[in-house]
Amino acid sequence: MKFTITRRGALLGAGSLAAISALPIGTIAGSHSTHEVQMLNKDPDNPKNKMLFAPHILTINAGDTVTFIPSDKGHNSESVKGMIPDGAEKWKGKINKEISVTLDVAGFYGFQCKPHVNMGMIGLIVVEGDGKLANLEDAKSVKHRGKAKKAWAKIWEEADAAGLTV
Ligand SMILES: [Cu+2]
Repeated sequence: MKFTITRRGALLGAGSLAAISALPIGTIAGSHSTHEVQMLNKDPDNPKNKMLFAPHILTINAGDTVTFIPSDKGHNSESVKGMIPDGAEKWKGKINKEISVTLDVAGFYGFQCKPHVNMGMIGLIVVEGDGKLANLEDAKSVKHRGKAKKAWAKIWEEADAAGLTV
């Protein structure tokens, strides 16, 4: 999942030099985007809303990278068990540390902040691409507790309303 380019580079390295030089380097290095998610104590747009990821839903393309930024202290980002596509790698960031994940497999990725999941600090990444819907029902059917349960119901509702689940 991470270091796709490096891995691809390693694979190419096993081939012939002619094959490497024939490849348009720009299309390998330049075609993917990076997206940022802030980890916050308070929503700048609604101060009553505490402990959150901003944005809490994002849509990206397969191969894009998401960087979680510890704008406020005390947070991490980690994937939620049962809420990533088959073949995707889970992640678990350290508290107060930035973490970047490159998501190569299309589908639905749930993430959470371990210290604040019970306060509803969760989020959803929708990776567009072939086979995107394969893990939708599995991801939706994962059981959650406390405020996370309500927060996930709300996120799926938002994702449905935004047309991200079709
Ligand atoms: Cu948190």
